[in-house]
Amino acid sequence: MEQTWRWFGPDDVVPLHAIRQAGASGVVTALHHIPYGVVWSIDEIEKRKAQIGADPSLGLRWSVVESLPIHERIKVGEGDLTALFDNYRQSMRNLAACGVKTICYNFMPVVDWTRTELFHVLPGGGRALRFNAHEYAAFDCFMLERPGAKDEVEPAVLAKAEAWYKQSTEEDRRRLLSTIMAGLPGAFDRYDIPGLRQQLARYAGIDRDALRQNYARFLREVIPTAEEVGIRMAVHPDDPPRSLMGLPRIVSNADDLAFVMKAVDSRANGITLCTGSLGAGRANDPPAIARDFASRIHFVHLRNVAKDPDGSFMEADHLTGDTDMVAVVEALLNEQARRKAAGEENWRLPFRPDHGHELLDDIGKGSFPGYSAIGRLKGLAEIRGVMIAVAKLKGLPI
Ligand code: DNO
Repeated sequence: MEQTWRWFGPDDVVPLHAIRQAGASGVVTALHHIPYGVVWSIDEIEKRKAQIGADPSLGLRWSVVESLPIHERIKVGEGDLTALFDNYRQSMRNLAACGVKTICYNFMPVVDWTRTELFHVLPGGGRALRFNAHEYAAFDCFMLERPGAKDEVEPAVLAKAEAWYKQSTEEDRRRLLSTIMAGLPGAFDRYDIPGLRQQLARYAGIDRDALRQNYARFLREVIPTAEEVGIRMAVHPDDPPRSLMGLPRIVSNADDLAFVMKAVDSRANGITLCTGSLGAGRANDPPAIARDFASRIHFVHLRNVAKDPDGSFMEADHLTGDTDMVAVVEALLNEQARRKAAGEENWRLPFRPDHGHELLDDIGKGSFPGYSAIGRLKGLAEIRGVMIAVAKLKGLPI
């Protein structure tokens, strides 16, 4: 498996040499400064490649794009989308021409990953990301005041949400809003409450089926180009895998993934296996998903979560938490062996330690939430240990 590391570009407080020190060689990045819907030119792509390769002794290469974002109008199916589809395809062609051939993206409406706490203090002083069901409900029901929101919440969670809201200060509420909006590093779209209400209104007529149709249309538009230029598209699952703010989420479980895979049945239409996102769904079994969709996995995020019965969850250490990481790694190594035996050239699966706690000197550094240096280095080291051990015991190629 190719060890990779997300880097947000020159503004990332975790520099490129840290990636080498952590033991990764693949860089996962995006041109975060280019607005959604605008073509990524060859020039801009080459500029980023040159930054990554500036010190050849680090041995780094741009391995995966995360993300090439999909414009909200495509998700909503709003107006004439020809130019947006053309631009997306052109970006794919340009990336392929520059040798960057794996593209991670998501199809989550309005918000990307969502948490309610970015600095949950752990014993010893480390810090983790958390999703508290009652805080999210407080936001949805009492701050956003979304009609019907209260009916979707279990009574015990609603009572706790109301209590939270009643004792909250203006500062608490401001922090909760900005935490919920934090999931888009480098993104342009952050909303206040009125702005968010406006975004939600765009989805008024769009239920699960309509959103699935818009997604299938996107796939029909771009997958033929991916096939033509050798790009592997890899959809990232919803995080968390549940509806938020009444919006449909359609990449949350095995059934959803099966729909996506069938919408355009091509190997180029693939998956980012994110064990943390999928693992936050009570009914999801990440090792089984890894096995069942193995041939369509093009990129992997390894991370673990510990769930509470009320729907809350915390980002756990990479090897503890609810997901059997050893079983996931074994499934991935088996799939690699299959690809290698079939004579595939790029049989190695790129994976990255997804998120890490803030540990030791990470604290106060101002890294993007989840993207600390030491926390991720620890996660990568643990996963690397599992990978090497399982490969050796089972006689599989690494
Ligand atoms: C969070 C990430 C996601 C991911 C996008 C992919 O840390 O895993 O934000 O990059 O959803 O499009």
